[in-house]
Amino acid sequence: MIDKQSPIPIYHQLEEYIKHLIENGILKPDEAIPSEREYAEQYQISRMTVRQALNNLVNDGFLYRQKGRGTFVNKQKVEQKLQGLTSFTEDMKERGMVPSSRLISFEIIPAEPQLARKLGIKENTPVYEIKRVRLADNLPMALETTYLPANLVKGLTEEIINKSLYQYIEEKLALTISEATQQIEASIAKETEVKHLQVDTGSPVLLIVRTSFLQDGTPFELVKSAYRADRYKFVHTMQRAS
Ligand code: 16G
Repeated sequence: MIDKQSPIPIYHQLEEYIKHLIENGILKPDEAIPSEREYAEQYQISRMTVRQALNNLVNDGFLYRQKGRGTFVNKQKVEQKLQGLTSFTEDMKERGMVPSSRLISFEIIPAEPQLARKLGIKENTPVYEIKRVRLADNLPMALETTYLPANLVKGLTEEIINKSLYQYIEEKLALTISEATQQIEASIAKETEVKHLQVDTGSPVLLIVRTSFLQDGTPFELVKSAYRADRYKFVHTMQRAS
């Protein structure tokens, strides 16, 4: 398993081996992994080498440390495909996870100029502002702030947004959701994100801003979200032009 003759650095071999054990479910979420000393003795390698491998796995979100207790296996990240416009509820259900929301605030506000421009409406037009934590199997995944023109996405209630917004728009309002543009940016969790996502200060988050459109081209939502970078990764398949 560890080949000392190989040109591949030993820390990297150990890292790949542990990753393999995690990805194949041999090491389970929240299971403690052997200590630095145990790995060093087992494979006759230095503790420095083991430390380097474990540090990389912690930084990449495969492992987490607890002070005084040891190093543990993290839950695997949710892979989110960047093709296909799906809702959070659909994404989590498809993975066999139970989606839920924790509502933080829900109000109607007048659209400020920038928001009005993005939603293609006049300034001060009433918009719903919805802040909710999105959870999968009761674990916080993302903090989402959604803006929707109130005279387009009519009749929202707490009950509806505690379930699925997209389902309501499509099934009850009979509007056709067609496409979205979004940008993804790396950042560090701010105070509100630390609180609602239950992460440590300074944890990495992925900030996503999405504008979604109905079939006739009307923008119907602007969503700003912060996803936990230790729980989420975005996957994109690309085709080379022929
Ligand atoms: C996703 C979308 C969000 C949409 C929500 C609807 C991203 C970045 N955001 O979270 O734009 O409003 O799904 O989910 O993917 P729902 O139908 O479960 O309420």
